[in-house]
Amino acid sequence: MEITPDTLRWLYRAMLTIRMFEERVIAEVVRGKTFGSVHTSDGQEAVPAGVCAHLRREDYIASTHRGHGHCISKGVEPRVMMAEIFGRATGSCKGKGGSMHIADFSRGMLGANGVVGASVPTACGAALTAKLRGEDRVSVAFFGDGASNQGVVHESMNLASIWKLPVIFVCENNLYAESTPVEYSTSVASIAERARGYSMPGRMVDGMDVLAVYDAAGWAVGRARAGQGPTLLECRTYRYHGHFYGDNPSLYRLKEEEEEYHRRDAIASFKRRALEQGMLPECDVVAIEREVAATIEEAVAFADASPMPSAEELLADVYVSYP
Ligand SMILES: Cc1ncc(C[n+]2csc(CCOP(=O)(O)OP(=O)(O)O)c2C)c(N)n1
Ligand SMILES: [Mg+2]
Repeated sequence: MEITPDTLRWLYRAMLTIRMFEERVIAEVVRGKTFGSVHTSDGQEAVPAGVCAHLRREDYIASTHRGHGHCISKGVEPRVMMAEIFGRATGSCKGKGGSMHIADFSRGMLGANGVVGASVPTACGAALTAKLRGEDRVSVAFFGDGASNQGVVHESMNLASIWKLPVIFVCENNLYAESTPVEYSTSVASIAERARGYSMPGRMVDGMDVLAVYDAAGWAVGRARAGQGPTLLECRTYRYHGHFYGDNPSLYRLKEEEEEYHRRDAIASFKRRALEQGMLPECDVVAIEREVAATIEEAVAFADASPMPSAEELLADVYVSYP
């Protein structure tokens, strides 16, 4: 698939923003600045970046408990995300959601979600809405290998298939659901194979290679926009940290496996390839690195300077009032 220098710069900026955001969130958890549990996705950056590069602002995504990368790739501002994680009134959900519930409807980001598998029916609902209204919008469901075994995921895939919904199912197979290895919990060697049960195409992709993800997602999004229905992508990837901040993954993962994925790091290998093959000049790469570092600093300063929600706000947006 053809790729422009603008898109290459966008991919690098998106992946680096996710990485630096995650690393900073961990530092802020340690400093005691955050509320609620935090699940980081560093290591997995190539998947949301490669997929969302094909999306427009009005397209939809639905996310998981590990949602920072999805939000950033869909254009949610790091400053409103950081403020949300800091529990501040300026956060995307006015400080009442925290890391696991960041949503920004103005960017088509329908929500991170603590209910494993729930992103899948949510994305299908958005796709059904677009289809019934005749709108040119597609919808992406991000979900994990563990979520792929949830009943609602299968019901949703079946409906998406019979209704030919403009939806893309993106399974981020990071090889573990909490501490359970995928081979232990899952009936197939490749989750992409499950597409056949729902008469849709499925493809397994190297989720550490952003250009491979970009290529496969371009095909899947193109099918959705052309009215050809859903597609399942299984992206093999890896989270560098524990399941949540506080989990020690060395209790259930081999050091060799962790080292292997660090060697294949999506950001470092993309940068090496882009420079070696002359896809991007070094000055562009350096400029993006500076710009992203400044964005993250500004996000933390913004969050730190923002007020806590007032007590009067406690019940706002919690209950719908009926006449
Ligand atoms: C319906 C439901 N069941 C169980 C849980 C507890 N839980 C939270 S995350 C998780 C593992 C999810 O694994 P996976 O889908 O592979 O996503 P990953 O954490 O690897 O990104 C589980 C079992 C939950 N939050 N919701
Ligand atoms: Mg997983």
